[in-house]
Amino acid sequence: MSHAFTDQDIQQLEHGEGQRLYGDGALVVLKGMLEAGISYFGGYPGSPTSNLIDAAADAYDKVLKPRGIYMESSANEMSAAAMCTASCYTPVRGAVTWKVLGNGVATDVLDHVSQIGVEGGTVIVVGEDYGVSSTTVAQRTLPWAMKSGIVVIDPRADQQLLLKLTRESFELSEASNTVVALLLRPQLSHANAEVKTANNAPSRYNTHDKIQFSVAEPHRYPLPPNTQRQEVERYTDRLPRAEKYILANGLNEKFGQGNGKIGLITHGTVFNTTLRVLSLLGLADERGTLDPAIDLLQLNVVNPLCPEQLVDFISDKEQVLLIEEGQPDLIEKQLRSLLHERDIKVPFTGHDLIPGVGELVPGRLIGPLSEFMAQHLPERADEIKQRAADKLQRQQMAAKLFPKPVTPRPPTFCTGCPERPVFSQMKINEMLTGNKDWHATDVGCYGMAGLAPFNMADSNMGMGGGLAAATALSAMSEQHNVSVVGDGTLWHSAMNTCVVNGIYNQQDATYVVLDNKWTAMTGAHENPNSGPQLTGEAGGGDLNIERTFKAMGVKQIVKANPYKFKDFQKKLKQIQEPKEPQLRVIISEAECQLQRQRTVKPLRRKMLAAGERVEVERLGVDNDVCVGDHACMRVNGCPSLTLNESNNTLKSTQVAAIDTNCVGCGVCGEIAHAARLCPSFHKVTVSHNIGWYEKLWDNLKALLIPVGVKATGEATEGVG
Ligand SMILES: Cc1ncc(C[n+]2csc(CCOP(=O)(O)OP(=O)(O)O)c2C)c(N)n1
Ligand code: SF4
Ligand code: SF4
Repeated sequence: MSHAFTDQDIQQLEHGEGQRLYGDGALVVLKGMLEAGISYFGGYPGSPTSNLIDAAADAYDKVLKPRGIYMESSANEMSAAAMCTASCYTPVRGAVTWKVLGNGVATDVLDHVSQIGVEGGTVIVVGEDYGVSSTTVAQRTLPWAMKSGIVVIDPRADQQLLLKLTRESFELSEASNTVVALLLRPQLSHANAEVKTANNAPSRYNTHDKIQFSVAEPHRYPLPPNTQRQEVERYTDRLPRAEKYILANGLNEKFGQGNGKIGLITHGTVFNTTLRVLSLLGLADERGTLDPAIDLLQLNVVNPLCPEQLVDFISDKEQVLLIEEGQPDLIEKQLRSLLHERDIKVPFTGHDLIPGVGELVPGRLIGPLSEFMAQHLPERADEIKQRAADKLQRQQMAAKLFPKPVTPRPPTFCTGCPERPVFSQMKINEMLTGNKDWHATDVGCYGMAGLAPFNMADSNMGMGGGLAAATALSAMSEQHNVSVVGDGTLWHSAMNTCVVNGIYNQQDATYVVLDNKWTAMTGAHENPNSGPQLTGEAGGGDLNIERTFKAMGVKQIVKANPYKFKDFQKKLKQIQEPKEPQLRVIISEAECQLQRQRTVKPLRRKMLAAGERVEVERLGVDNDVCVGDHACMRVNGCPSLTLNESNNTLKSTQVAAIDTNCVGCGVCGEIAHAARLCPSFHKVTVSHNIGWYEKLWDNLKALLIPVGVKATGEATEGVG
C-alpha cells in the first residue's frame, strides 16, 4: 500500500484529553472512532475516503491491533456491511467505510442490518462526492439512507466538529438502535487542521476480550411476521428516538444573534460556502460572525430532520432561504410540507432561486444569494449588488490575464502504465483491420481508455458490471466483444457478476484481465490478488486468477506481458479467432508502474548512495529524424512523451520528445515499430557509478564520437 501516513501522524492517535492532533479528515475520524471505543473496522477503498482505509491500515500494528480491534480488508462494500451484523446482536461498536457508489453495492445486506436494528453503535463513513471530483456518478447519500431508515450526519467543514460528531454518531446509533451514515466530503477528508483530542475509550469486546456466548433473539430474525414489526419499530420508535437525541445534544447548530429577520438553513459543507459568500457580500466577517439581520440554522444531521427545531427557527422570521445542494431536493420537500401542515405563512425560498443541480461552489451561489439579500435588505441593496458585481468583475479580469484558456488536463494513465499498451494494441489492431470491436470497460484506471487519445471504451457501467453489460449486445451484434477488467474489480464482484454470468450464459466474448497486482486507481490498495491484506498481514488462501478461471471451466486462457508488443498482439489475435461461442480470457500481467516506482526508486537511491552500479533505461526521440506528425502520441498518450521545438527551422510542427520522468517501459518505441510509424525512437541506458575501466573506455569512445558522455561520470549508451 502507498502508506500515506507517517509514524508521527499515527502516534497522535494515542493522544489523550486536551492534547492536539494535526491531520486530515480521515485521521480525525479514525481518532473519533478510537475515542468512541470501536471493536471492529473495515471497508472498501474509494475516494474521498480511501485515506481513511490508509490511516487505519497504517495504524493497525501500533494502535488497532494492540487494542484488539478487528480490521478487515473487505472484499467489497457488501462484505463490509455484513460485518456490521456484530453490532446487531452484541453491544460492540464498529465502523465501516466506502465511497458513495458503494451504498448501492452494500444495500441488500445493509437493509437487513438497518431493519433489525443495532445494539452497538454502528457507523458507515461514506465518502460523499456530490461535486464528483473523483466519481463516475453524481449522487447523494441522503435518498438512499432515507429509504433504508439510516440516520445521516453531514458535518460542516470544521475538523474539531468532525471529531465530536464522529464520537456522537456512535452514541446516537446506540440511543436509537439505528445505523448512522457519517458523510465525509472531500472538503473535510482532504483538509488538514489541528484538533483538541480526548482519551481513547476501551472497546467493550475485542479480539483479546472475547464475547463468551451470543445468541440472536428469534423475534429479531428478518422474516415475516417479524419483518413488518421491525418496520413499524424503525419508523415509530427508533427514528423518533434519534430525533430526540439530535435535539438534546445540539447536533444541529444555530448561528447569529437569534432575532434576525432573515433565516438561512444550510447543511454539510454548504455552510462554509454560504459563509464565504456572505463575507464577500459584507454580511458576515471573516470569522463567520453574521450580520444581525441574519440567523442561520446549520443541519449537521440531514436525516431525520427535527420538525420542532425547524418550526421554532422559521416561525419568527420574515423570510427563509434553504440552501440545499443537489437532487432530489428532499430537505426542501420535507420543509415545504412541514410549513404546509403547520400552516406557517413565512415566505420560503429554496430551489426556485438556488441552483438545484451541481455543487454549490461560491461562484454559483453568489448570484442567487446576493439577489435574495438585496431584495430583503433593501437598505443595503446597493452595497450588496456592488460587492457581487465587483467580485464578478475581478473574476473576469483574472480570466483576461491569461492569453489563452488554461489547457484542460483530462485524467490519463501514468508514465509507463502497463494498462496503456493494451489499449494501444487494440487501437492499432483496429487501425490495421478497420474492425471496431465493442469494448465494455469496468471501474479502474482502464476506464480512462474512454478518454483521449484512445476514445475506445464503449461502456462503463459500475464496478463489476463491465462484461455483463455486454451480454445482450454481444449476442445481438456482429461486432466482436473485447472487454476489460482489473484484478481489483474482478475480485470485488466481477468474478460472479461477469464471469459466472458469462460462462453460464455462453457469452461470446474476449475478456482482458489487467492484472497489475493492485487496486490501483484508489491509490494502490491490496486486493485478494496482491497476497497480503491492507494491514500487511498475510492473506489466507491462494486466490490465483488463472487457476480460478481454469477451475471455472474457461477453456481458452492465455497470459501475456503487455510491454512485449508483438507477443501480446499475437496472443490477442489468436484468442479472438472465431470458435464456438465462449468466454475467452487473456491475462495482461505487469505491475502498476506507479506502485512499482514506489519500490524501485528508494532501492535505486540506496544503491547509488552505497556506490553500487545502477542502470536506468529511458527512451529518446531523435529530434532530427522525427517528422513531427505526432502519430506515435495518438495511440499512446504517455505523459512523458511530449513536444519540443525542432532543431530544423524548416519543420512546420513541433517534434516528439521524451522527458526525464520516462521509466523506460519501451512502449512508445514498440508502438512506433508496431504501427510502422517512424525510426526516431531509441533506447538509452544511463549507467551510474561505473568502474574505472568502463570510464576510460567511454572517454576514449567520446574522443572519437563526441556524444553520450556526461561530465558527471555517467555514461550513456544508445542501444537502438
Ligand atoms: C462500488 C465502487 N466501489 C469503489 C469504487 C472506487 N474505485 C474506483 S477505481 C477502483 C479500483 C479498481 O481496481 P482495479 O479493477 O484493479 O483497476 P486498476 O485501478 O488497478 O486499474 C475502485 C475501488 C467505485 N468506483 N465503485
Ligand atoms: S496507477 Fe498504475 S495502473 Fe493506474 S494509471 Fe497509474 S500506472 Fe497505470
Ligand atoms: S518509454 Fe515511452 S511510453 Fe514508456 S515511460 Fe518512457 S516515454 Fe512513456
